[in-house]
Amino acid sequence: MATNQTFTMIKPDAVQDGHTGAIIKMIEEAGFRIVAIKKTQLTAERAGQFYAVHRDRPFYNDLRAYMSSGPIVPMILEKENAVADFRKLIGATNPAQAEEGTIRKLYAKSIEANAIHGSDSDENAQIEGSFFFAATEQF
Ligand code: IDP
Repeated sequence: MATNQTFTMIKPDAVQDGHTGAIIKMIEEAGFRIVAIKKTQLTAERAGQFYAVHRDRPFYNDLRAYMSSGPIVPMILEKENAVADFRKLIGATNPAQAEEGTIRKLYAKSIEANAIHGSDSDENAQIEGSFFFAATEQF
């Protein structure tokens, strides 16, 4: 079922560097409505669960360590065509390949510490949103 929602989290590097406000401003100015938001920190185990699809990749252990290294800001966002439009706003996984003006081009440090997550499908947006937020936290 197609939805108008996507899931994002501002990753530890961008939170640590004080880019949370600037990134949220870009998200809202691009027309996304914030349905749910909080500041939290993943354990390495929870980070591993979130990225379980990558468990066989060589960077999996580093990714778990990085994603649990500091606070993150997860959000559920709403907009028409949310998943695709948000992927466009954040840019390519590797900031060296991200387009000018994208969040990753502006704020990512490396292919791993790349500032922000964006769901890659409607189905994953629902799964990932539920990973962080109860129905009573969504407005
Ligand atoms: P995406 O976040 O753009 O959807 P994915 O391929 O799903 O990219 O990878 C998930 C996350 O894993 C990336 O955002 C990045 O933090 C990390 N990652 C992906 N590829 C590499 C890599 O080659 N080396 C180190 N970390 C990586």
